[in-house]
Amino acid sequence: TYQPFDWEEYLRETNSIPAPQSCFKQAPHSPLNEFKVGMKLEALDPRNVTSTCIATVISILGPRLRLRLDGSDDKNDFWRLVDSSEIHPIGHCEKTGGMLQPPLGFRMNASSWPMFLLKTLNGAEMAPAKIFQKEPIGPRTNLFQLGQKLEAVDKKNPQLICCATVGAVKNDQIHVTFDGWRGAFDYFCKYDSRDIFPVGWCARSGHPMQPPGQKNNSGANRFRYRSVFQAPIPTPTVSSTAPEVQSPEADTSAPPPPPIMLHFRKTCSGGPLIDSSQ
Ligand code: MLZ
Repeated sequence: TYQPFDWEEYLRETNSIPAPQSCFKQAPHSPLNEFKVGMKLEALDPRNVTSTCIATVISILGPRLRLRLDGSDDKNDFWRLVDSSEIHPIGHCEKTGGMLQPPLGFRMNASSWPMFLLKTLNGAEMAPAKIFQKEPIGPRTNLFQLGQKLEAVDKKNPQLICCATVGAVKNDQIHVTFDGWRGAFDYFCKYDSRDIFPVGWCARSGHPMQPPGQKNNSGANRFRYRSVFQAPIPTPTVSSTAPEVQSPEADTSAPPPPPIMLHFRKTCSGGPLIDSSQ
């Protein structure tokens, strides 16, 4: 059974306070999501924001849409809120004098784009204009304060919204630090980013929330990895120089042990004996 994260208890435990709603560019009541999987719409290409492309709704989480650009691959999906200013009903681009573009990495020859566009829109279910919501007006200045708690999109795993803390405030930016993850997912963003939410937003929006990384778990992992390095380094035995007296454990008749494969996280240092350049 799904147990929502207990923010109240966590705030008490960590003796911290949430960033107030007034800090965020998010609607006070999270918007209704009336989109359906398979609906088509217009979206800015996240990799080339001067292009408007056709996108399809791949899945839905609370007020968010997982989108895929038509003609692109399935490795570049992205998420948008239903009140994002970067999505529009089909027809919006033409109405405003623009032209629909193929996505960056269009998987066909550019010359086949007009025909592709025609075919992809033919008989498609287009998201009706009334289910698009107006983007909320954000605060005029950065109101965040150091140490405040929030919920934030993990940009490396953008389907996830996670427990986070304001780690720094610098001009119009904040440093979003993810609780319990040792900095591996942290980033700077503008105070009016659409990727940050007030405490309780996920619970109110029917969106799952990732609790803090488990200090216990990462501690245990760290210990497991370290114990490998702490093991004594075996001295290679060469017959002609082998010592007369061997330690009780040594058995020269035993076959050599099989090679050991070590798996590292990219963000971890293997210590002085490991070449981590590969
Ligand atoms: N599968 C990943 C998820 C990490 C998500 C962290 N979010 C701040 C991992 O366990 O590394």
